[in-house]
Amino acid sequence: MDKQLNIDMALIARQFQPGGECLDARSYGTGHIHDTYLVNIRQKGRCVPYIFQRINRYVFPDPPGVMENIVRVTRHIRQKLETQGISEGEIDRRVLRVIPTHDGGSYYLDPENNYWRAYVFIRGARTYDVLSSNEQLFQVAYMFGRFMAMLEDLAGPPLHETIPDFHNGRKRLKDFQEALASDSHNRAAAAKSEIDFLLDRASMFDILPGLVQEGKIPVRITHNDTKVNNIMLDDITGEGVCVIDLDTVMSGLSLYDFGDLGRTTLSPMAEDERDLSGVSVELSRFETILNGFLVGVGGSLNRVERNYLVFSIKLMTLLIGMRFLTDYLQGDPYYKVHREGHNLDRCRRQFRLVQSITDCEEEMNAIVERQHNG
Ligand code: ADP
Ligand code: GN1
Ligand code: MG
Repeated sequence: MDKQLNIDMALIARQFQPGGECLDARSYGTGHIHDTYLVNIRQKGRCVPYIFQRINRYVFPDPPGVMENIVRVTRHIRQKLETQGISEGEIDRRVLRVIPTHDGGSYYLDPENNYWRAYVFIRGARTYDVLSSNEQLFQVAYMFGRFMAMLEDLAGPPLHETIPDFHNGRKRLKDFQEALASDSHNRAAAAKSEIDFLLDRASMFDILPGLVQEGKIPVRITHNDTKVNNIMLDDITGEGVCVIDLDTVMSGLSLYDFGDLGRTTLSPMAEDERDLSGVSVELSRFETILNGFLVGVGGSLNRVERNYLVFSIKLMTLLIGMRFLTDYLQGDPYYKVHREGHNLDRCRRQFRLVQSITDCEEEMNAIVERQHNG
């Protein structure tokens, strides 16, 4: 038993192939959802690192469905990389490799009903919560764009909807209104201006569903969680290596992916920054992610999708801000929090960016126009 982690990681590691002595384990990364561990295992006299994750069951009601999607998606991408003649070792850096259990399954259900999975640890690369250079911004945007393009020809039945209504703004608004009405933790008073800000803009959630209904924008297979720290960048070259966090890959809109990417890249300030004075759109950042995403998708966006790229960032920033606010009102059951008021801080930071996007929307749209004509 690892005393610090209070988890018998050796027992869990033993369930996965090929097995070996568990040398050490520690919490890893800054994701908001799962419990992620870096686990070193001795295999044939060598120390081999793996990522183990305990899947968050509050967030994902159907972990086997999640894993079935991930196995299909990673197999599809792996096949594409194989046809490009990339070596097996390098392919294991460029697409997640799910480690099977001894009976060939993709997860282990422990005696306490926790679902566990293991991945090859991607070496020589890392994720960043905030990006500092235009080159990094380009790489991240390119990787998410290319990821969507690679899944265009995924054969077979639709992927499982791992979180129903994940980006359904109208449903999320209803959840928010219910949380507000019950105010079970007496927190609404502290968030009055954020609540008003959101309610003033609630009609934004009707726009994309309307376009889908009119057949103007297509439903695609998308990542749906395109924040910057879900891309690994090479430590030496800085190149995009791997798209990770594939739990929400399912039907979606290109605009969800571009929008959430914009949310986490347009300002260099942390997602939970409390000093809001520096939170504003940097147009050069916008130009770079636009360019990277369009190169990555390789021309597959239609005219209406392109027309709503700027709007999509404002929308997704409002939507994620609303989700943080809902979680705050509900007493933080969903996102991991590390301080009091953390979800409210995150919400405020998102809403400040919404305001900043509104202030420079015309300039941003002019950049899209130039990009298209140039
Ligand atoms: P969450 O859904 O909680 O965000 P992620 O799947 O994004 O969980 O993982 C959390 C972090 O763990 C990532 O941001 C990344 O830094 C690290 N990570 C995840 N998978 C791997 C991997 N296969 N190799 C190396 N690091 C990884
Ligand atoms: C969560 O899993 P992670 O930390 O990459 C969340 C996203 C939010 C994001 C906000 C499954 O992403 O939807 O945009 O936090 N993932 C899930 O930082 O809810
Ligand atoms: Mg993540």
